[in-house]
Amino acid sequence: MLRIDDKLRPVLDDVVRRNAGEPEFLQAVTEVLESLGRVVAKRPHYLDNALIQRLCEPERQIIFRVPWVDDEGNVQINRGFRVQFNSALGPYKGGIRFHPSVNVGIIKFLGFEQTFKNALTGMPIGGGKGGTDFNPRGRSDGEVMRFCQSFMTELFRHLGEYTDVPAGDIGVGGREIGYMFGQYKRLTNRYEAGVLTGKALFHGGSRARTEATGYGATYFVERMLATRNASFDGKRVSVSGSGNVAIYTMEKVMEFGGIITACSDSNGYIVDEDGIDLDLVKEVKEARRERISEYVRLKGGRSHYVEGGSIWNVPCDVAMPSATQNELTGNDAKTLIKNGVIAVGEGANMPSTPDAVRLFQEAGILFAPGKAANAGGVATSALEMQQNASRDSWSFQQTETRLATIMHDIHDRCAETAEEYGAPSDYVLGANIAGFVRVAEAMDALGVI
Ligand code: NDP
Ligand code: 2IT
Repeated sequence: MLRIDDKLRPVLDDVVRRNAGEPEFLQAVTEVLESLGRVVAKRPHYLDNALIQRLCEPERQIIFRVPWVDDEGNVQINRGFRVQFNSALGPYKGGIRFHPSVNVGIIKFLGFEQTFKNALTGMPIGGGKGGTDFNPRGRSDGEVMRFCQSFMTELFRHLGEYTDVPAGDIGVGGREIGYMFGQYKRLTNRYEAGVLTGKALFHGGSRARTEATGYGATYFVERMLATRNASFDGKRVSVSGSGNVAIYTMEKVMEFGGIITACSDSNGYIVDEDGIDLDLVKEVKEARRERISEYVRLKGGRSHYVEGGSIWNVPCDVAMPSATQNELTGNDAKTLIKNGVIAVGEGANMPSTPDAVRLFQEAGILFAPGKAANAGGVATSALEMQQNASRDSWSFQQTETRLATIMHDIHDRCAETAEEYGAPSDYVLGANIAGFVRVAEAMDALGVI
């Protein structure tokens, strides 16, 4: 792990002072600023005009009340957030998270990461993120719909295909995007398909968007493995979570010949010595919206469920953390290393703690940070925006081919940047610097705004 450069220390101190009580945001900013020492040494003009300070301050933060009526007729109140972080490269772009843990610091960390991730894709999208502390778990379809409608009743005035384009994240998938798009359309009287991505095909959604994040992460890791003449073929792979990113990571890993031995949800993890049956996972999680433990009840055989505990105790060759931030700790990293892991690919946003990242890198394990490895989701969202702008609809094959090319390009850009800055195979440094340089150049050319 790098230490912070003396010239950047005051910037970080200022961010720490002004964002107290937001540990995830400070964690994300610290990691990026640690990477930037080598950039400002080479190109000191990035220190001018408080450019880095501006990059650490969201352009706009919106916090709003979301009242709605539950099935019993009680009025419920939640809090909604949209952090419009940076629009130097295009309209704000990033998902919306529904989870009880959501607060402004978490949305700021996600918006900050998104800004660099979106820059890495090479596409014309700025960075933003939104969310709410609404907990969809156990809520009826009608409750979720009324919540989404109330959420959009405030948020719509801040959105637009040229302004801010949300998508899904934890707790938000096709169903929620449909309800939000419906309410946006009703409030504005405009069929503005490009205002949200992750839509159903008949509303202008893109083929392969559902699969994109997981497929993209797998393409990235496959290319990273190839730098050491390895591949997924025959490898044991653990994927944490069992939501959108996890499911389509498992699907593509299996296509590449990997064997998925374990996946999880927030209650526990399952192990199947015969390899996870993905159709059954989809049935349990996507169709029935049940807990992952149901898998073992239905499957039996050589599968078992472990309540609580860490999925990273299961020996694997490749680990793909795809649930949430800070889910893989230093202790988990030690266990994985002891058990012979060769690569880690982050499907989630910042799932490894700084300790864990340091241990992986010191052990020489290939490590793909989320802002590079999971960029396939937002990249395909940008492809959805392209299709909406041209009122076109591409085939699955065409879209997936574009996705694969984008992921290979992101991989290569990170690897080449790491090499250029004297840290070969350091994908954290490569991603942070490559993302930063693109945003910084775009900001610089706009003047001090
Ligand atoms: P989903 O809601 O579809 O799935 C989330 C999964 O992670 C569930 O299995 C959930 O378990 C588990 N999980 C969520 N929160 C926690 C927690 N606090 N502790 C343990 N497990 C948890 O979300 P996605 O798959 O869309 O998102 C997963 C990660 O990927 C997030 O970090 C997200 O920001 C990131 N991401 C998503 C993209 C997308 O396109 N959807 C794009 C890029 C990154 P349970 O059901 O028990 O809550
Ligand atoms: O974290 C992410 O990149 C996402 N949740 C997807 C964002 C998007 O706009 O598709």
